[in-house]
Amino acid sequence: MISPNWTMSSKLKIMLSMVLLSLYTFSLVSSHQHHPLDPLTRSEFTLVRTIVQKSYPSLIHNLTFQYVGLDEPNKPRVLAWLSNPASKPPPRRAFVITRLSKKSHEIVVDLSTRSIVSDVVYDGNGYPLLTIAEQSAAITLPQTYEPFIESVKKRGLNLSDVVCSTFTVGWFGEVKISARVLKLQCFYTDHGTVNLYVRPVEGITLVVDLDEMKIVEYYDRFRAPVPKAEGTEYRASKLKPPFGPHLNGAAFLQPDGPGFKIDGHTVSWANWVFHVGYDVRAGPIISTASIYDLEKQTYRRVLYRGFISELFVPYMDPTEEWYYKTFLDCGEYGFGQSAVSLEPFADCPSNAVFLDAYYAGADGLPVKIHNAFCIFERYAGNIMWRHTESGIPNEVIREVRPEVTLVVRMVATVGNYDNILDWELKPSGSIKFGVGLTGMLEVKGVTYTHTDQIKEDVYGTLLADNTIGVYHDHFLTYHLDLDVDGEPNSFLKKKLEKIQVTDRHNSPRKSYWTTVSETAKTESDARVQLGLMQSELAVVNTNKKTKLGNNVGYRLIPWSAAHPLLSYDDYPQIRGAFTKNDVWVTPYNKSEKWAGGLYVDQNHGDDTLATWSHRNRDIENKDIVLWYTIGFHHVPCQEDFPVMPTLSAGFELRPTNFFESNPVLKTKAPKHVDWSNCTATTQQ
Ligand SMILES: *[C@@H]1O[C@H](CO)[C@@H](O)[C@H](O)[C@H]1NC(C)=O
Ligand SMILES: *[C@@H]1O[C@H](CO)[C@@H](O)[C@H](O)[C@H]1NC(C)=O
Ligand SMILES: *[C@@H]1O[C@H](CO)[C@@H](O)[C@H](O)[C@H]1NC(C)=O
Ligand SMILES: *[C@@H]1O[C@H](CO)[C@@H](O)[C@H](O)[C@H]1NC(C)=O
Ligand SMILES: [Cu+2]
Repeated sequence: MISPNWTMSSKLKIMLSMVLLSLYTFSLVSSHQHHPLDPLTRSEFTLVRTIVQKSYPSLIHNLTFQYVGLDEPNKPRVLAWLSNPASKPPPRRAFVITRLSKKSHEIVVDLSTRSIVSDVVYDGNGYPLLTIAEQSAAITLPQTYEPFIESVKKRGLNLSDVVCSTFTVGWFGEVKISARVLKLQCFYTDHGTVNLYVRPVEGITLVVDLDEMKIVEYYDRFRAPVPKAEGTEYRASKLKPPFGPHLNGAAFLQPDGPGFKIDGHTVSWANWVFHVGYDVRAGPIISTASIYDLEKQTYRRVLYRGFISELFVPYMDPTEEWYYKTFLDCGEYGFGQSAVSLEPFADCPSNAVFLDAYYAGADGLPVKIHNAFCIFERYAGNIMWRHTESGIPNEVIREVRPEVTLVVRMVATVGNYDNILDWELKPSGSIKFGVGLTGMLEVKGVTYTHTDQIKEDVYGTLLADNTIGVYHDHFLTYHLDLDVDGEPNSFLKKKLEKIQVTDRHNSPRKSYWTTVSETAKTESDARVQLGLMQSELAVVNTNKKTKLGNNVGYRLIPWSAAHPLLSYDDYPQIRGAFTKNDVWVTPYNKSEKWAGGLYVDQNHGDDTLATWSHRNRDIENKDIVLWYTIGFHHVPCQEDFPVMPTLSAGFELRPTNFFESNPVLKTKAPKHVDWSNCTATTQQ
């Protein structure tokens, strides 16, 4: 296998890659040695199930698997293996959360000894990830529930056209730990319409106890018109002309095939080598990413492990039917569990390679998500670097390097919303994190058909007849365990400060700015609200310097920031407290992975990134984790209806004094591919 051997000599590397090249044709499915961070395989899930069920022989049918994932080996063990892949890998272990007799069990399973290492009942607040099976069971309950049937009839609707959807209930200050419940709200799909989310049946809320799997509360408080089906269609096969705007076909042609190799879960491309993992909760996990330094002739470590830790989506309607909609999608619904099969040539370009993913269903059996990931090289007409020099008499110099990057993509569709998650690696050493929001808005049915009729706060925008798109936020919090040239790293704030020129004799200027560096000593120094301060933020390794003496580092390049606007003592914001700052830094701790806590559903916000950071631990010259939140305040508009064009955001990690000079100076432009009929006529 390709090992991200961070100290491998280049000679050995070439030999290895020759071997790999010959393996490539079947390497996607070849049996390979496990990378210690490989996600659990199909057979490992089955084995976990057998081992866990064996310890509860009489209760097999009552035991559900809420979470099953790799129990990440200790970091020193993983690093030791990476520097010597011939050595014994750390033991393969699974971390399991089950529900059994109304209790959550945390079970660690050792796959090599086929034994249970520990089995502990969790008795704090909050509940584990919801399974698809229990949500599917819950949404069928209303169909046979008399009061619901009556409510539907009273509204003149057809029961068989009503479909319900599951909503986590949040937490609103209750001291007593409540039952494990979900709310259901329902939608209408008559006349064959499929855009159910824009057709809510307002006024009805059902509460389902998931451990009992029965309806425990029922409310029918008011009626509002169900928004019409008209104009809600989005299937190309059903839409009627006129169509447009017209787009010509386009493709990225690679006559020599893709420029990357995949062995097991390890991808090597250009100067990068990294591991692509998957978790039912986080979705994609990029680990042990290293970049080859042409000058040093060795791979250098950049990122140990990065993933989306939590997603917080609070809606801004405080009324009875809406106030509780304050979702934490990763910990409640699972980003990985919500991964959808990607469509070749549409979700990903023609040169993409697809990978499947597996997770454990509620019964513990492996469930396959076909084409859950795609990996492709992207040439989007961008420029890596260029210069035209016309300052030399009688000579024009023009040097341009087109930019080709590598993208790893997954799409998590959590109910109405589709989240496109991109990891983009650049030969220049940058890692770009992209998020695209698309899909359906969550809307509310109202009597209004024109803004002139609205005299009250409707908590959103009128998007169509009887349809309000409710205001809300999306906050995606990334866990980024950077190991820039090794584990001991520091968080550096280079503040840009204005200096008044006092010596007016020597300069006509009144002011300029300069940088004032500040290394964060403890966690409180590293809580940053962007926009309030002009600064450059970087993770640096003060033990490793360039020849010129600068600390090697990686800079965080944020895009626009969106701060939470809820008051800090509001219950949803207590649970989503990890969004209070755009940036946090914590010392590495294997168990501090989930920014909203391990148990998120109905939790009280007492196990969040904010509570961990409150310990104010030392973070200088330590193994540290950078947390960054991409935020959106979403004020819906008519263009978001009936399906929303992708809204994008992201951020970048970019080398800063990591290399001695531009690492892509000597990158040659990719071979020009001559494709007849492809050249634009105006360019001839
Ligand atoms: C286990 O499940 C069975 C059938 O699903 C049920 O009859 C039984 O009461 C359950 N036992 C417990 C202890 O929950
Ligand atoms: C209700 O739906 C069923 C099944 O699609 C259909 O046969 C029936 O005609 C519908 N009734 C009304 C009143 O729309
Ligand atoms: C690691 O994190 C857990 C959970 O926050 C905490 O209980 C534990 O004390 C931490 N360990 C260290 C060494 O800080
Ligand atoms: C390319 O264009 C020529 C005419 O300009 C046409 O005959 C040919 O079919 C085209 N080829 C493709 C692959 O479209
Ligand atoms: Cu939105």
